[in-house]
Amino acid sequence: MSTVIDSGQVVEHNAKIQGNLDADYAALGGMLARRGQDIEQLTALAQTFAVALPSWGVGTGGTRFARFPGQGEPRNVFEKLEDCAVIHQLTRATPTVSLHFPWDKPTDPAALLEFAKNYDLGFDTVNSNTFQDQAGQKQSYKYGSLTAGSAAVRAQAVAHNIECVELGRALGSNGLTVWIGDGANFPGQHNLRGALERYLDSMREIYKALPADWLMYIEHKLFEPAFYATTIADWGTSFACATELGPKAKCLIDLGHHAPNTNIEMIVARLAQFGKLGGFHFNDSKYGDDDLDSGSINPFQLFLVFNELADVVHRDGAAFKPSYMLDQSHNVTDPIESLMSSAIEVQRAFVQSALVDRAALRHHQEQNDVLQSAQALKQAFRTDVSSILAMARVRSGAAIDPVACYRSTGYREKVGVNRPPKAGVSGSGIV
Ligand SMILES: [Mn+2]
Repeated sequence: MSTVIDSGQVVEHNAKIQGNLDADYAALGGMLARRGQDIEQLTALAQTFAVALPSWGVGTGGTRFARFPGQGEPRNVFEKLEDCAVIHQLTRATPTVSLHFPWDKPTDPAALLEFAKNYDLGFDTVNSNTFQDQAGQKQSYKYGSLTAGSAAVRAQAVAHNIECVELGRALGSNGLTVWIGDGANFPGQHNLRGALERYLDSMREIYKALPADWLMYIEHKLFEPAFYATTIADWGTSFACATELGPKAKCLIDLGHHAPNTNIEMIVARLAQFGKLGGFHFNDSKYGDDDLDSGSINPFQLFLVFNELADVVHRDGAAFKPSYMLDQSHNVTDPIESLMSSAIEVQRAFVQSALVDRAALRHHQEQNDVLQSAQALKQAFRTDVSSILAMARVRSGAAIDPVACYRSTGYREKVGVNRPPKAGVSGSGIV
């Protein structure tokens, strides 16, 4: 196995601040012990956390209006994997990469898999793209893809998704995420029910091509690019379609794909209750599908989502394993730093959710002690578990402070020399 960053640099970084971490960890351990919680168990739990990286997230994203290239941006899927390897090396929380086709389509999947394995990376769910036209394709998705009125367009979109499954299979992936931008911009543009019927017909074809151990994730999104009536706009539609398609179809929640103030944790509870919660795209938002870093705007919401997930595990056992991926893209930070920060924020919510005393919470609920019920959650959310996360990283061979360690290596400057900018080559997206 190789590492992109010299592992000696990580050891050196950690040595400088290990003493501070030990002191913080001991203080937190004492405080948690007084609450009846074992810090060692929590650290071991933190070490089990994993979230997939989006291949397109390591490129500097664009806004809806423009793209501003960054220094040393990856120019192909191999360079994207190198950047992902840095993120995993310094956090040990991101062992897999979610590819997007055709942006990351490999000419030799076996070689790409070997390249990834050498950096201790694997491949997560693959993502199809029928929301933009690709070079050389015969039909246009201007008026829809899986829901298009034209049978030829639908067939092309179905064939692309099946190709994604085949590519993913060669890469060791076991899931396909389908997000479509299909919908209407005007009342009357299409028949609302007819569009969903065509969607289901197309998805049934893709479903048939799924290998036995694969899942298909239906990603809904309230609006954009269809502004009047997006075909798969909400979790209700997603749930209905996943139910219609069969057991291998699940619903995927992208945190940015809801109306403002939507109670997303309740959607989590509903989908989990009925066995259709498949996975998440983590990001944060203020207004819409902002694709900002996880936990940067509303960390309490992220905590409440994980609180529901912890409740599912508490009720149903550890077999429940939704698929986790970061999905962010913006202009103003180094993507490696942002993805490391986001992975840690999601991991933080995961560990904080384990601090909730579920027996006590249930007791408060049964007693109608509303204040104590709310406080049981707030106490967990207010607990700073940073030293648990840092200790988990040290024990897994990663950096105590990933961003500081990354900056100290000068990685971005070095790749800036080796990867001169080329206009328009980096696939970066806003899905
Ligand atoms: Mn998404």
